[in-house]
Amino acid sequence: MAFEYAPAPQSRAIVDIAPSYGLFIDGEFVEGTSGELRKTISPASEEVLAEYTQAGAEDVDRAVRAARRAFPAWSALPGAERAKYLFRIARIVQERSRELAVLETLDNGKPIRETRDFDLPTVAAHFFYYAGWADKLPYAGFGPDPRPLGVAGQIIPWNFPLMMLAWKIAPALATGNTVVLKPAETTPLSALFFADVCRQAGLPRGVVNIVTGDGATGRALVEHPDINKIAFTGSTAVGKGIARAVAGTDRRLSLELGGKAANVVFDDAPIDQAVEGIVTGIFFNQGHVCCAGSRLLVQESVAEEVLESLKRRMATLRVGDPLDKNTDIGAINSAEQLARIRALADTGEAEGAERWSPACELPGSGFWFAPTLFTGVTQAHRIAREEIFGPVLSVLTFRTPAEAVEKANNTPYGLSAGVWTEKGSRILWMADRLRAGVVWANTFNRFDPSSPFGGYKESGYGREGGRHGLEAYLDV
Ligand code: TXE
Repeated sequence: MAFEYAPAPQSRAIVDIAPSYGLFIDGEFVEGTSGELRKTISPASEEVLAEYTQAGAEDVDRAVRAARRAFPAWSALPGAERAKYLFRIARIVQERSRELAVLETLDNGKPIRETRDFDLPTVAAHFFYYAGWADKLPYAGFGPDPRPLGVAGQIIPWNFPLMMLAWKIAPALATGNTVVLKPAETTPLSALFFADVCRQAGLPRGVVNIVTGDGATGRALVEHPDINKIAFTGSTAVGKGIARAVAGTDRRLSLELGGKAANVVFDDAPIDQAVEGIVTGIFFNQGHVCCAGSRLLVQESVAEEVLESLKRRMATLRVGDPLDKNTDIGAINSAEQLARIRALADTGEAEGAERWSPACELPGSGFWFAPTLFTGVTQAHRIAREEIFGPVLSVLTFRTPAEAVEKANNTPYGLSAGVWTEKGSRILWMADRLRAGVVWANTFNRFDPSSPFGGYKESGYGREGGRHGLEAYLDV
């Protein structure tokens, strides 16, 4: 297949990208039935990185059948034996983390500093963590004999491709399930690379299968009659559709959907630290984060000081080449996402909020959006209510803790929230009242495999991570 590389910068040469990829089914890469291929591009340059296969319903069926065949032997393995495979995968991910980090940055557009220092270590940590559970399931409080569900269909988004894969595959395998996973259409490469990691780890055939494609591939997986569980992370609209499709069947479902988190800054908070937390909260991963702190709620008495300091800090953010280790904000993942962000940001101005961005030169090709701040935002504005999923922060103010709670909870979502204050009692008071699956205190966007993560309200149900993450894959 004809394929040309653009001249490769040093770091890019670290990873070997094939011109085209098949589907990973039953331990090998195979061609798709229809022969249809899609292209995945680098959002930072718009160059084509590789072609990959659009899996149709027949391919999904092949993958599910392979996972079903693998299930009896995999689930019958002693937990300690399954753990060995998970430990091996974790170690191989660590050994190949430079390749994986570059690949993820190329396909997704996120800064290499984040893939190297956050995504990859978190991926390995997840496999290590769940490897540790595999032989302890009878002692985990689920009764003496918790059973795996069978074949899990897992559908993941493009914002943390490999990390979402780890959050889904590690607990599924630890509990004895087999997997058919579909990565997002704009970021298939790291999942395909992970297939090779599974081969290298000697994972038995069919235990992990990767089918690539768009929403139609996801739908085929959801509708397959021989799937026992669906785990989905993505938009609330698609999540609701999946819930409808699964209703009336006997399969289990967990959903991790959108968010509109409030980052609440009280007047006694250390301002410098809070400003760092606000920046991390919204600009980490270009704001493509379901738990992003996209609404800043700042106490009126310190609003001016916080905003001045925030603007100064925003002016130091470097937007540009994601492979440059000094880059803070990389490329927006796709032209579609860029259009969504632009459209929503435009409503902010149209509805009367004041827009501000630091002076920054954006690269000529690729998809970019400058870090953006909206002040004078009210709860009626769309930018205060809808998930933007980009580097756009809406600022609202409050006077009392009760008002902060009311505003923070005034959203259909409930994934996360942040509280900045020196008062321990206030942290507990707020955490009690915030309707969010995660409440960070004096920090933001911190993740640990031992902590359950998941939403309230329209942010979904089920938990990933921690002991609770095992429940999603067990009959207890
Ligand atoms: O999501 P989709 P999109 C939010 C965010 C973003 C918006 C749209 O606000 O702007 O969603 O993003 C697969 N049946 N989040 O369009 O479509 C799809 O192929 C089964 C929040 O990319 O939900 C991909 O693998 N699967 C979020 C995955 O679903 C279907 C992360 C997510 O894509 C399907 C991403 C169908 N009918 C976006 N249609 C978060 N919670 O972190 C699509 N898919």
